[in-house]
Amino acid sequence: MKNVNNYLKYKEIDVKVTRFYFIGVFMARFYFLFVFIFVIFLSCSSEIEKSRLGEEGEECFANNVCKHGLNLQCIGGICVDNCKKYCENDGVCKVENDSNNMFCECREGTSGERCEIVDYCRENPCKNGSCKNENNHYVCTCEEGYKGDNCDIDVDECYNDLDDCHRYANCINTTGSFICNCKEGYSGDGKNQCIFICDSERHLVVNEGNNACVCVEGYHDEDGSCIKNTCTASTCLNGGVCMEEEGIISCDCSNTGYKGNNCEIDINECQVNLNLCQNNGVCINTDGSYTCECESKYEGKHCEKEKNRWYDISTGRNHTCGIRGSGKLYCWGYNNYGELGIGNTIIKYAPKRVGNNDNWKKVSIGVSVTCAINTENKLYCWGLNSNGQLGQGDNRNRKIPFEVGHNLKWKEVSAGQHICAINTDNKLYCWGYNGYGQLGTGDTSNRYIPTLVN
Ligand SMILES: [Ca+2]
Ligand SMILES: [Ca+2]
Repeated sequence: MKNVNNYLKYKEIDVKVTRFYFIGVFMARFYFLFVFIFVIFLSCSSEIEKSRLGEEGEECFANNVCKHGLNLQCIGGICVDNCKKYCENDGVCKVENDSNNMFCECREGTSGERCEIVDYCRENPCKNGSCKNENNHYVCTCEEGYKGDNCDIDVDECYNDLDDCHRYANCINTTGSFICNCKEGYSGDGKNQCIFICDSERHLVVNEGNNACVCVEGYHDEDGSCIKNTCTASTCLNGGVCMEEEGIISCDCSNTGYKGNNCEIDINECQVNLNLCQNNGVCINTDGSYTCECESKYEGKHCEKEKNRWYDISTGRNHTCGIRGSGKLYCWGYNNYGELGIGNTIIKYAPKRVGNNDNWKKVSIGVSVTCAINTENKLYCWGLNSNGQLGQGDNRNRKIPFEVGHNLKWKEVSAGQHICAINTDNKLYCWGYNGYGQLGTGDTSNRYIPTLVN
């Protein structure tokens, strides 16, 4: 039994071995088939790959095997998207359907075929100026009053002495500019003009850019106050007459021989009037006057009178007086009361000179009385004075000329038993005998001094 069992055991083992054998033979027999089928499979699958267009990033084996041709290019065995690198500055690359050409859709602020042009000025980086694009950046040109790369910094014109404010103005800086304000006490636009503000008593004087307030016309400054001008003794020189009107002072220099605001300039009469001296007299200017040097035959201020010729004459009852030459007075005839004026009572049968003066210009004979006016318009009388006709305030006779009415100036005189004369203001005076009212005073009382006749 034991053998049978063994036999069966061996038999069973044998079957198992046989079974593996056949499997092994089968496997060996078809091994090459499997390898062959696998190779064919691999071969077929490669052919499939080669026939498909590559997507971006996929392998490729030759040109033109990537998708979409132009924008996908096979570079180093990989399909690369040319479009991605075609546009600059984040431009979006597109491909035209028909031609497969690439084009760029540029984002705002860029332009050009490949969006390569950037407008750096697009967002107005220059705050106060104009912007200009240059290579890869922008340049600002600033408006006046600003500086900095972006023209955003104010120029302090005052601090940097760039202002054109007037010298009497204060500069105040402002954003983008500056202001000029005239200083206190000045008025104006601050640039061209800042002038003193004067009070009502004063007005402005502008002198070489230096402004000052001075008193208005007719007034002068006295310790800071404006005082009305008045005439003083020294205002008009050389006898000029001072006149004042509303504080405006002027000098009347008439008959002084001087001119100028204060009569301070001598007039050269010889130049003013070339024919001043007559009869070949030579004119010589003097300070305040002039003289004429006359030829021997002539005399008088202007050599106008020939010596020994007569220029005035008057007769009374018993005596005669006349003026000859330039102004010499001569009398002759009866002389009982001193009416010839020669200091005695001796009768003269020929002309006798009265005193040494040669400035007589008019003579008038009355009853034993003589009166004459000289070139200074002074009146003199002499001779009988019984009724006050000499105008001296008494009735004492005089044998030489005595001045009448010292404070008056005279232009005409007429002598009788009484005397009447007209002064340079054309007022009439009379004095002496008045028994018939001949003095015109409305009564018959004698007068011993010149009496105004209305
Ligand atoms: Ca400024
Ligand atoms: Ca003169």
